[in-house]
Amino acid sequence: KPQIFSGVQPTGNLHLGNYLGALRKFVALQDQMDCIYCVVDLHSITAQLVHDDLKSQTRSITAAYLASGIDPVKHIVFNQSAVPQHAELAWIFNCVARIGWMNRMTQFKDKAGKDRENASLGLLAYPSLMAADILVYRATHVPVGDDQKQHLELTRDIAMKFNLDFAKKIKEIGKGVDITVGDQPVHAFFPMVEPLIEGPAPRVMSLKDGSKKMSKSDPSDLSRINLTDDADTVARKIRKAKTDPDALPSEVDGLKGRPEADNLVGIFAALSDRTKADVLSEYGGQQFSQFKPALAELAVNVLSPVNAEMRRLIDDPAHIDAVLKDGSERAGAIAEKTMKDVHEIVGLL
Ligand code: AQP
Repeated sequence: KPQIFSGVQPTGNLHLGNYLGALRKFVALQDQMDCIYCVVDLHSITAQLVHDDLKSQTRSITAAYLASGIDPVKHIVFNQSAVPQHAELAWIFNCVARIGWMNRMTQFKDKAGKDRENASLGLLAYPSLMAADILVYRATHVPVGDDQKQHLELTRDIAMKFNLDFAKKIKEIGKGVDITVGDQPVHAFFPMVEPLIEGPAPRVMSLKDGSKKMSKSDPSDLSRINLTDDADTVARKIRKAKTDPDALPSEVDGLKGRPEADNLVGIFAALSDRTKADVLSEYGGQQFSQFKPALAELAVNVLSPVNAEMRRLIDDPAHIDAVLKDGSERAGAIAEKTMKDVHEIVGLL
C-alpha cells in the first residue's frame, strides 16, 4: 500500500491555497492510503526564528487538519519536533546533498532575497529536512501544491544519491528493493517519491494579482481568503477580486492569457470537485458580476463548516495536544525503525 506523507508550516493563517493545494487533497487520499500528516514546526523557524506563539499556531494548524476531515485515529497527525528522528536524518541528508543543489532552489532565492549571505543556514538546508520528513517514513507519495515540486525533485536526488553511495551496505543488510530509475537499476533503501500535484487548482493565485501565488506572507489581506475569515469577509474578498472586463469563455483554451479569470474558474472547479471545462460549460458567456456571487456562495458553503469546527477545536487545546501526542508516538515508532537501519547502513556505532 503506498504511504502518504505531507506537512504544513505553523506560520500564520492558512489560506485557500493551502486548503486546495494541501488539506483537501489530504482528506481525499485517506480512503486509499495510509497517511501521515505533520505540522512542520521546525521548518517554521528557518525564515523567522522568533514567533509570537508557535505553540498556538501549531495547535491551530492541527485544528485545521481535523476540521477539514482528517481522521487522526485511522491515520497519523503529529508535530515534527516531537519526533527527533526528522532532525537526525536531516543531518545525514545534509552530508548527502550538495550545497549547489540547495543554492538552486527558487524558494530559497525568493525567501533569502538579495541579502543571501545573511539568510539562516536552516533556510538553505530546508529541503534536506523536508526530504527527511518524507523519507524517515519511507513514504512514496506526497500531496503538495505546485510550489513544492522542486523540493520534491531534490528529495528524489537525495534518496538516489544515498541509495547509490551506500548500495553495497544496503544489499548486505537486506533492507533494499530493486527498482529502475530511468534506465538505471538501483537497489533502493529509500523510495523515489512521487508528488501528487494534479487537480484544477494546483497553484492558487493571489486575488489581487493573477501572476503571484496566494501566500500567507502577502502584505495585502485582500489577496487571500483565510480559513478563519467569516462568510461576509469571504464574499467581500471575492467581490473585490481583480478580473478583466470580458465575459467568461466557454472553453478552457479561452482562459489562456487571462490569469485572474483562470484562477477564479480553477478555484470554483476545485471547491466543487469539477473540472474547469465542466464549470465553463455552465458559466461560459456570463459576466464576472454573475459568476462572482456564485463563487462566493460556493466558497462560503465549503469553508464555513471548516471555519466553525476549527474555532470549536481551538477552544479545546487539551484535546489537540492529546491528538498530537498519540500521533507523535505512532510516528516515532516508524521513524525509529528507519533510523536503526540508517545507522547500520551509514556505519554509526
Ligand atoms: N497558493 C497556493 N496554491 C496551492 N497550494 C499552495 N500551498 C501553499 N500555497 C499554495 C501548499 O500548501 C502546503 C503548505 O504550505 P506551507 O505551509 O508549507 O508553506 P508555503 O508553501 O510557504 O505557504 P505560503 O502561504 O506560500 O507561505 P509563505 O507566504 O510564507 O511563502 C504546501 O503543500 C504548499 O504547496
